[in-house]
Amino acid sequence: MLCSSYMCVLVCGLMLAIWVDIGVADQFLQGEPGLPGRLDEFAKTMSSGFNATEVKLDLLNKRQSRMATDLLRLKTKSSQTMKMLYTMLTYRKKFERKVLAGINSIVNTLEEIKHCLGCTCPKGYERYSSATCGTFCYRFESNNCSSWSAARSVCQAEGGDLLVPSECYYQFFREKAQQHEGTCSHFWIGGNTNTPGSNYVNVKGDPVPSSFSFWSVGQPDGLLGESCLEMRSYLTNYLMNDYHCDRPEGFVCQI
Ligand SMILES: [Ca+2]
Repeated sequence: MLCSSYMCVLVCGLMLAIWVDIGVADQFLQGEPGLPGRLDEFAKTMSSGFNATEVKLDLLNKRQSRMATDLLRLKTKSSQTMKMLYTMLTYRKKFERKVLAGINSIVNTLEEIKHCLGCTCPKGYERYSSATCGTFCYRFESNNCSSWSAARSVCQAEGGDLLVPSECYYQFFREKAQQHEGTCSHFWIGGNTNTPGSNYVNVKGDPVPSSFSFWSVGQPDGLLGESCLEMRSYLTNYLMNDYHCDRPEGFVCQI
């Protein structure tokens, strides 16, 4: 009895469910009021969404394409800029070289002007300066061995003369002579005589007296016609001597 009641309820439930489904299907088939409209609206919305997406994608493609073009242009410009910079650097180097050459030229000119003004000595000459003995330029020639006359001509061609012997600075030149020894022996200096052994005068025409402190012992002796003045190295360590004018010796120029 209980079993048949349960079966009855189950059967009734199944029948009710089938009835409801049939109702819904029927309702759908007959058309729910407003549903087609909403479906159309939904379709339109979807279509509009797709269209909008396509437009956006198209825009993105165009932007991408424009960016690619811009990048290419930028790359070209960068390349041109690099070339321009390289050219500028090249010109700058050339310009700097020209400026340096110009500066060197100015410096050389200033050096020449300084020489002309007597601030410094000509090339090859050294400067002598003393509060009591004055200032001048000098050079020792140790390898171009010459007669007294030829040596004097060389010094005169350089704008000076042979060194004038002077009490004031003779000792200084004795010491310098030792530092300038070369191929030639002894050094001619600026003094001679027409009467060997006496009446010596310097190249300025002033007398070189026999009382001169730096005559070598026993000099001047005018031996066998010696009549030109030298700083003699042998035995006397560059004290002054009269000697044969035609002998080749070194010499000292003074400007
Ligand atoms: Ca002598």
